[in-house]
This record gives sequence, structure tokens and C-alpha cells, in this order.
Amino acid sequence: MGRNIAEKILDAHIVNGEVKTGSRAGLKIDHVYTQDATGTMAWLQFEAIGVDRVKVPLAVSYVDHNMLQSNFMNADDHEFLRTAAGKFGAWFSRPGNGISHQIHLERFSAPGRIALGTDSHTPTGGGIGMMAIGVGGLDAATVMAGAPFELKVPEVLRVRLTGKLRRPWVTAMDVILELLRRLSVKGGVGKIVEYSGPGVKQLSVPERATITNMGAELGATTSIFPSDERTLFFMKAQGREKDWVELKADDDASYSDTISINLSELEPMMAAPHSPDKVAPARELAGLKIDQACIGSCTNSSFVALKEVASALKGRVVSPGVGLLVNTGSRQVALMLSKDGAASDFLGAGARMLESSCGPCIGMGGAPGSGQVSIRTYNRNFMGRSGTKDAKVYLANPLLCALFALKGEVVDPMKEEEIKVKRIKEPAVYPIDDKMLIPPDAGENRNSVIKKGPNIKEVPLKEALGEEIRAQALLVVGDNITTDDIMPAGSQILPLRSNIPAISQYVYRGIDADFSKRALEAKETGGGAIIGGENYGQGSSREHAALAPMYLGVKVVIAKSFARIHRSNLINFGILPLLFKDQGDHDRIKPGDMLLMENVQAAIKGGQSYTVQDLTSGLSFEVLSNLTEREAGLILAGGLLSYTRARFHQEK
Ligand code: MIC
Ligand code: SF4
Repeated sequence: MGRNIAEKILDAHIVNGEVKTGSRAGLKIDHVYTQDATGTMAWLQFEAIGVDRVKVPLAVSYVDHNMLQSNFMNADDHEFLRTAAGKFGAWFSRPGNGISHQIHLERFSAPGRIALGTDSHTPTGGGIGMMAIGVGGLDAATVMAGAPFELKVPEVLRVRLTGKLRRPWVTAMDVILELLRRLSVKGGVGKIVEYSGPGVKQLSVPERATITNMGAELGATTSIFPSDERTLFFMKAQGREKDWVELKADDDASYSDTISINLSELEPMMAAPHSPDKVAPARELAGLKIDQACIGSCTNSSFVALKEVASALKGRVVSPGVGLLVNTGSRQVALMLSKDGAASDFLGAGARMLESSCGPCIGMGGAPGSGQVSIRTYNRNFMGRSGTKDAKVYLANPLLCALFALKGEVVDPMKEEEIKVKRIKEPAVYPIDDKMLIPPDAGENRNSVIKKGPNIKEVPLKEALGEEIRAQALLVVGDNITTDDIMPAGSQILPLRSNIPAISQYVYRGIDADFSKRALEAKETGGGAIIGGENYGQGSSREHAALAPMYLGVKVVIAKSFARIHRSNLINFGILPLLFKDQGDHDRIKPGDMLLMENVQAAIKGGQSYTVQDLTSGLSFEVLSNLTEREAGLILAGGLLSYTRARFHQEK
């Protein structure tokens, strides 16, 4: 039987297990990359494992999130990352070089390879035909230390593209917004989204990357495009054609399902607050006044996307009530805009040009005013993520953001006559300048002494699992809780990513200001439990959403279903992720209830079914854990770090 692209890549990388939906596959990994906000922990964990040099063919440490330097903390972290990369043999992408996903796409990604990145938008690399998967920092650290990556083989959903993006004001962003409209933020859970059909060749690699980037919002494990002549064109333009291989699905390949999108019929869309799947045609929001427009991020900041924006802005100025912020994805893009003169069009229009970094996307500056409406080309609009809790953040393509910034409000783009966009051809040559990328063997960096500022603290460890779990239900939450809800980001909290005791105080801060206090009290009498709904832990890969609760004494999370990366992170830090057998039991647990599970070790090693006694209400209910053998081992050992350290020390 024929193979689809995902299966072909998995087949080429399997070291144990089997490539069959639902089975476990141990995979050999080609690239691992980290970014600073998750990377400090990942590299501290790598250090704690005790291996001298990275054991994967390519490792890169990027700096892109924690760029606001309001005090010493972020700058110290950058220095730690630079010296750790030198010591352990990773490339180092200096602050100013841009956002990890954009740079990796430009300079390293290659079709047919597998990359892990400590960031949920790693699937950006799917635009070039790479299987690029977001993981927690500890997973990345263990793979860099030489372990295979274990994946539950997802089903493969085919999205068949026909037609051509030809309507004015429509861009690749509308393809993924349309998918989010149809499938929701849960629609991709347990799936790889594979693109096919005649519409594929109408899209450039950067356009494809916009689509695969935001496939993360579907909850998908990753998204992938074929590698074809457009891929070769992009790689040639980046001077990397030697890394090109053709990649296509066999004619008789099978998929779990197929959905079709006709690119010619798409119209400009917007996602309304506070979820990327609240998508509707932009025209339906006509009349909505806007206060801020943000253009850029890892989703929409290729040269072509921004040059087209510049053509709409040229000779005009943003509406008096609107702030226009632009964060280019990479130094390469920023240099191109500057050489081409497009940067002058932005500046002339009154745009505030930010550095090439994540910036306002993760609340690192650019927070909207109270209750303001912000329209962004980014991929997430969760409540409070912008830094302003009552801001209303909409997501849309770059051309719409420019149009609305000029008009001061949402207008029906299909009726726009005055402002025209000049469509730009994909460049045949990109200027190559890798001077901000320090190679692993660079003389001055090799075997450097690791520098740790005073805010960089040890990684906490959890004790091995006992026979019973006694935990107080600390919080009962509903569906689609994000890791931004669990462990908020933003300019105040992000600098604490290397200091778990300090960052732990902010767990669930936006939902329940007393959470950490109550958790620490409960820790004294056994520990805490969190009760979740469906798709618990969607969004970012930040392992701090598991590590900080672990530090606060959380022992179990009982939910209706889990998002993939967060579930792995919980297991990595020894927190047991449990599923309700009867989802109706979710509503019977009240915050403060004392829960007891007995004979836990036997259950983990056996049928993985447990009885939870609610000692407060007197009720009891059944839960399941569905752990693989390896995952069960991790929970019993108190988490992946203890487990891996023990293994490496045995081997020595
Ligand atoms: C995000 O977009 O939410 C982030 C910030 O890039 C995160 C990573 C982090 O929290 O450090 C992600 O997407 O994984
Ligand atoms: Fe950075 Fe935003 Fe992309 Fe996350 S989604 S990597 S915060 S630009």
C-alpha cells in the first residue's frame, strides 16, 4: 500500500516501535532547536543530565522572546544561552537575528528531515516539507543527550487544495483561518495535517509556512507540505539547494480523512477574541473601530508579506487613533525591507518598527490600552496574552491589518477601491548573511565556561511516586484551558523562566489569584489536583505550565482530554495526567474537595484504571491514565530528568 508524506518521513527515522496510527514510534531526530524563553530550562536540564556535547546532527539555540531588557535577568539568560551553546556544541543565534521559526526556515530546515523545537510553532518548518514538531524543553534536552524521541503515531488528515489565492486582500493566512473555522482548536488533536492537490504549487514556501505555523492552533502534532519545484526555488534562493529532496505522497496513499479548500473562493477572514477558531469573514465585522494593528511575528513576516503591506502603506499615514507596530521575523527580512526601500514606506506611514523578535505577540511590549481593540497578524489571541486583560485581540492577514490601520476601523475589504496592493513575486535570491549565527565550533565559543546570572536557579526535582495520592482539588476549570492560562507570559513573568520558585507564584494568576498560595498550603498535607475539561493545556509548549505546578505540589490533573505537548510535559515532571471514564464526573468535583487514590503504583503497572475517592463529598469515580510503558516508568521515577540521569549514570 502507498505511503503518505508523513509516513515516509517516519519510516526513514524509526529506531523502535512501528509507523502505524496509534502505535508508539521511537524516532531518530535530525535537528533540535530551542528558543530563549523555554531554552534556559532546556539547557539547564541538558547540563543536569551530564552529557558533554549534543548528540544530534544539528542543534540551534535561538534568542527571540525575552528581548525586553528591563533589568539584568533577560540579558543574563542570553549570556547563559550563548555560553551553554558554546560548551555543548549548538549553534547560537544572537539576539537581533530574529524569530527561531523564521530563521530555521530560511537557513536550516530541509525536506524529509525531522526537527524538534521547544516551541509550539515549530511546525512552521512543514512549509518546506520538514516534519517539525513542538516539544517541551526536557524532551528536547533528552533527545540532544542521545535518546530517541517517542511519538504516538498520529492519524494523517489530508487537506486538498485547489484553485489559486487570487482575490484581493486574501493571503495564505486565510487558508489556515478557514481551517480553524471548520475544525476548531481541537480539530487537529492527534493528527498530522498533510497538504496536497493542485493548489499546493500555487503557494510559495513562506506562504506554506504561514499555514503550517498556525496548524499549531488546530492542536495538530504538525502540518506538512510536499517538497516540489517551489521548495527547490526557495532553497536555491537561500543558497541551500543541496539540501533539497523531492517529497510527495504515493498515489494510493491513505489518510484518515480528506477535506478540501478551494483557494480561489477564500475571502479575507478574522478570528475574534479570545480564540483563534472564532473565525468569520472580515466583512461581517465592518464598522469595528480599532486602536492598534500589529504586523509580523513567526506567522506572517516573510519579505513578500511585508513588502506587500508596504505597497498599501506607501504614501499614506495610519489613522490618528491607531498605533501600528511591526515586528519583522528575521534580520534577513529586515535587511531586505531596508535595502528595497519598503522600510521607508513603513516609517513614512508612522509604523513603529520593532526589533526582529516575538515582541507584542507574547506581551513583550506593545500592550494595548484598557479595553482597546488590537488587530494582529499573529497566531494566538487568548485573553490577556497581549499584556492587557480586557483588550480585544483579533487575528487577520497582514494586508487587512494594514488596511484597517489606515482606515481606523474594519471595512469590507471586498469593497475597497481606493487602496491597492501590489502583489510581489517571490525573490529568486535572498541576501545570505549568517554573521549573527555562531557555529558550534567557532573558536571563541567552543567549550566556553557557562555563565549563570543570579536569577538562574537549579531545576527542581520531584520525589519518586508513592503508593497513594492524597490531593486537594485546587481548581475546577472548563474546556480549552491554555498554557497561557496556567502559566502566563508577558514582560513581568517571562524573565522568571529560569527561576522556578519565583515563576511558580504566577500559576493560574489570571484565573485565580490565590492559586499558588493555596497550592503550597495543600502541599503540606499531600498535594494538589487540578480538574480540567477538554483539550486541557492547549497552546504553547512551555513546560513551566507543568514544572511550576509540580513545584507547588500538584500531583495529578484529571481532565476530559489533554493537548499533546502539555500532557507530555506533565508526565516529564511526574504529574499524573488522568482521564475521566465518565466525563459527567467533572462537574461533581468541587474546589477544596479532598481526593484519595490508593494502590497507585500497582494500577500504573497494571490496567491503568484508578478509583478516586472524594473524601469531602463521599462520592467516588473512575479515571484512566493510558500511559505507555516508558511514560509509566517516568511517572514512577518522579519524572524524565530523574529517569534520564539514572540511565546515563548507569551507562557510564
Ligand atoms: C507562544 O507563542 O505561546 C510561545 C511563547 O512562543 C510559546 C513558547 C513559550 O511559552 O516560551 C510556544 O508557542 O510554545
Ligand atoms: Fe514568538 Fe509569537 Fe511565534 Fe510564539 S507565536 S514564537 S511568541 S512570534
